Amino acid sequence: MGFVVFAAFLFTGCPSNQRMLDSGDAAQKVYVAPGEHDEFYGFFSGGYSGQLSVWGLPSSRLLKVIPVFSQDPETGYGYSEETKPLFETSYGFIPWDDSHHPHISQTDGDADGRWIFINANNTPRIARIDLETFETKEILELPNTGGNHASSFVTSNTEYVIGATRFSIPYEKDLDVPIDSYSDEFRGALTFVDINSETGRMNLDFQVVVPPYNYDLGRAGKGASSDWVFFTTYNTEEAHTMLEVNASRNDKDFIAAINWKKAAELVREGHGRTMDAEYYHNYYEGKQGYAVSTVGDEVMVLDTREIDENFIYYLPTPKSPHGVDIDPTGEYIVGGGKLATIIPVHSFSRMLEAIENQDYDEVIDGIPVLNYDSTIIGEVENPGLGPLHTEFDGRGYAYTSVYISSEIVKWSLETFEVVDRIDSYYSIGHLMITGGDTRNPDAQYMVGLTKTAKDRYLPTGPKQNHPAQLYDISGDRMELLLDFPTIGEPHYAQAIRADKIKDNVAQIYEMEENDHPDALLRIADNRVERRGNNVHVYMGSTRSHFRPDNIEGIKLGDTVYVHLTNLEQEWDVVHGIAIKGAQNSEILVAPGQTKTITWTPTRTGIYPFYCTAFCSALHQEMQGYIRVSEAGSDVELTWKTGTN
Ligand code: RUQ
Ligand code: CUA
Repeated sequence: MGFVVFAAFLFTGCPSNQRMLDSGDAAQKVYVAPGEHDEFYGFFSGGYSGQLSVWGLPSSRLLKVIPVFSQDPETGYGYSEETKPLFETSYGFIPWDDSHHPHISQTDGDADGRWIFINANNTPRIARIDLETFETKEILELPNTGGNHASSFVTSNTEYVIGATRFSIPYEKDLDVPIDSYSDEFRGALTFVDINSETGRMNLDFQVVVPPYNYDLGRAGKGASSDWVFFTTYNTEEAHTMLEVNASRNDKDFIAAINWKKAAELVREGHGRTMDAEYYHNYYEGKQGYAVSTVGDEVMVLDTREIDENFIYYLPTPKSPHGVDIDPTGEYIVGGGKLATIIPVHSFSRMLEAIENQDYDEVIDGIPVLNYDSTIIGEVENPGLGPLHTEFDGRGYAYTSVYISSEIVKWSLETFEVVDRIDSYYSIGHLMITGGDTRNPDAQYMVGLTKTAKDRYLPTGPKQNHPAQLYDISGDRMELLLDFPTIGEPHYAQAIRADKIKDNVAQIYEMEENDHPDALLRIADNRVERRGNNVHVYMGSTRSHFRPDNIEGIKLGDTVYVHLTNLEQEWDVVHGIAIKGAQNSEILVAPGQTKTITWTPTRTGIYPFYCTAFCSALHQEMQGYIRVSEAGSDVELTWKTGTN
C-alpha cells in the first residue's frame, strides 16, 4: 500500500518547523569575505542538464558549470571538432543526458581530488573529468544497460568505477522480443570499469549477469569491506508494467553484495565468457587535440547461472530500497527502503558469518539469498516516511534524507535511535556531507538536495530551480544556514576540502606542451590552406587581434575549419571567436589552448567575425572579415593582417 501513502503525503504541503541559528550567526558561518576562498569544493550533478556544477562551500557561490554530457554553447563543448567525438555512442551522436551521481576518485578510502566520475542515466555512459583543468576528458558507453543509474561510484583505491542497469533489458544486443517475455528474456547487468591508476583511463573490464530486477543505486565498501560493492534492487517482482503497484508487492527486495576482487579473479581464471556487444569509448590521447572515438565489440560476462563459485549474495531489505550507503568503518550497510517504515542496517561482519555458515533462505539463479535476521544489526524506528539516502559524520552518527515527510533524520550507529530531525524545503532527494562517504569525513557541513522550491525564492514561473539547503552539523543539533537555488536537478553531490585540489589546478595550457595537430605554435605561422572543398584557417589570438583577420577566396560549397590557438600564457586571459551565421556555436579558448569550429557558409558576401570574451581595453577592436564568393569564382585564397 506504499504508493497510497506516498500519494497522500505528496500534497500535504510544507513542513512547519524551520530551525536555524539566529540569522546573524548563520550569516557569519557562511560569510566568505570578498577575495577570500571557500573551504570546500562542492560538485553537484546537473540531472537533466547533463552537466556538473562546482560550488564553493560554505558560501554556496557558483564557481563553474563543467559541461559533460550536454552541448554547451558557452565554451563550444560538444560543438567544437575536438569535443564532438566525446558524444559518439552506439546510438549515434547523443548531445544530451541525465547525470545523477558525481564521485571523486579515492585513495585509501579518502577522496584524492584527481578525477571526478559521473554517470549518464539515459544513454548509459560514465564520464571522467580531470580536476587539473576541470574538463571532461573521457566518456565510456556501457553495453547491456538500460538506465545507468547505480553509478558512478568508485572503490576505495579507485580500482573500479561501477555501474548497473536500472531497467533490465534483453542481454543480447537489439533482441526483438515481446515485452511480456520479461522474466525469460530480460536480465540485469552490473558493470565493472577498471581505472588506470596513472592516467585515469577507463576500461570496461567485465559485467555480471543477474536476475531481471531494477538495480537502483550502488556503493563500494570501505575498510574491512573494501573488496565489496553493494547495489540496491527493487522490482524483485519482475513487473514490466504499472511498476508503481506491481513492483511494490514484496515486503523485501534485495541489496546485492558482490565481492569484486573475487569476481575479477574469476574473470582472470577464465570463468567468464565473451559476448558480442557494441559500445563507444571516447577520450583524448594527448594533452590536447581531437578526442578519439573507439568502438568495443565484445564484453566479458560472468553469469551467476553458469558459475559454481559464489561471489555475489542477496541481502533481503525492506522495501523497494533506493540508496545503499556504507559507514566510514565499512561495517554498516544502510538501505533506504523508500516504502519501508524503518531504516534497515546490515552488518558486514554478520554478512560474512552468514556466508560462512551458508545461512541461505534460497538460491536464485545461483545467487544465495542470506537470512535477514542473520545479517541485520539494527532497524531505525520512526525515521519518517520515505527514507532515501544516508551519509555519515565519522562521529558515530548517520543522516538520512526522508522524501515524503521532507526532513533529515540524524540517528546513532550505536543505539540505532533517532537523535535529531530537521525539515527540508521541499521533498529531499540526496543529502551530502563534506567528505561524508569517505573513511574520514570532514563533517562540518551537510547539503540537502531538494526537489521542489515552491515559495522559497522569488517566483520565476511555473517551474522553479531546484533548491539546496546548507546545514551546520558540527554540533549536536543540525542547524540550517542557507537555502540557495541550483542548476539542473542535482541528484547527488560531493564535497572535498579545497586544499586537496586547488594547488594542482592548471592556470594555463603550456604552449610548449601543446600537442594539438592543428595548433598555431608561433603567431607568424598563421595561414589558410585549401584541401579540396575544405579550407583550414590556422588562426592565432593575442590581445587585441586575430591573425589573420581578413580572409578572401572562400567559396560556396566549402567547409571552413577555424583552428584558433590562444597564444596568451597568462591565467584567465581568454579569447573566443564567433562568425556571423555560423550554424553551431562560438568557441571560447583558454590560454595556450587550440580549438576548432567548422562553418559552412550558405550565401555569398562579407562575414564579420569577432572575439566573444571581453579580453582587453581594445576587445571591441578584436574583429575581422571573411569574404565568401560564388562556387565558380576566381577570387584567390588570400589572408592577412594589416601589418603583415
Ligand atoms: S537518485 S533522489 Cu538519481 Cu541518486 Cu536518489
Ligand atoms: Cu579577445 Cu576579446
